[in-house]
Amino acid sequence: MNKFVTMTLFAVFLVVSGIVYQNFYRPASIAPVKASGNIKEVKVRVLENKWKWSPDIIEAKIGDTVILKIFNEDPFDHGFALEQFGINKRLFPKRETTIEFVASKIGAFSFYCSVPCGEGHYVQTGTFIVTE
Ligand SMILES: [Cu+2]
Repeated sequence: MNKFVTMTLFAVFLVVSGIVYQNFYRPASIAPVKASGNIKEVKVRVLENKWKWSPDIIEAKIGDTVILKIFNEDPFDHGFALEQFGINKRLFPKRETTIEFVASKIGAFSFYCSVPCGEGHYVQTGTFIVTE
């Protein structure tokens, strides 16, 4: 058997085993989630001098395209970090910042301020909840 035939058979084996894994063995919990087309827009504010998100609980359904419009009331920077979704964005003072992503995992996830911003920095947290 020449090299070309061996490599072709090996490539076919890889593709077939990948398809078999995806369809029969992969746990549902790690399957990719497609955007459902639903849009969940939430207006969030960082309350001036309070180191607080309002609201500090944000809910979405799995597959929602989440659009957060976050207004930072403070005269200094904050940051919005939601690690499990790969989000970390700077929030400039007295300005609205838009963050868009797909709610691709079910669960409760903490978000927090990612820019050292003062006395309340470590309590400036909230929860993002994704349900079925
Ligand atoms: Cu901070």
